[in-house]
Amino acid sequence: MTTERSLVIVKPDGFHRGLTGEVLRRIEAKGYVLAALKILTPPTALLQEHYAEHEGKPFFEPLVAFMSSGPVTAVVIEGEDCIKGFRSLAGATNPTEAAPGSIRGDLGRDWGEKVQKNIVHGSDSPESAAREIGIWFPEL
Ligand code: RTP
Ligand code: MG
Repeated sequence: MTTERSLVIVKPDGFHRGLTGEVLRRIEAKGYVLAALKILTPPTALLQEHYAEHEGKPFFEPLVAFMSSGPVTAVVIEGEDCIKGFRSLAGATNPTEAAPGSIRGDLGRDWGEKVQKNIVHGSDSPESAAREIGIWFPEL
């Protein structure tokens, strides 16, 4: 077991629907610690860097546009194996397929839009977490 940090984002759909508190509640109830938190409307350049791995995919442009459409809450969480653990709390990328009990399974759905609006982002590996925390929290 390793104490890890992960970058979680409550995306514009989650923020707009007033689900920020519910997401933070689930993170804390699981036993992870909130190490840093900020609310911002992310600039396009920050999102292009954050989503660099998806550049060239059909959903890249709509994704960056959606993510910069309003405020998000960026959070650094901390705990044993919290990278995998939060991905499990979040559920499958497609909210229609996400298991009930997960954030996306309980609170998300398909809205018939180009981008999957799925409430949260969570880093997918220790390397991604370090990279993403550096982008969103350069002061840490
Ligand atoms: P995330 O990065 O946000 O934690 O989500 P993820 O790993 O489960 O999904 P990923 O494959 O990294 O995709 C990043 C985000 O892009 C949007 N997406 N839309 N229209 C589509 O088919 C599609 N595919 C991906 C989602 O918002 C996804 O979370
Ligand atoms: Mg991802």
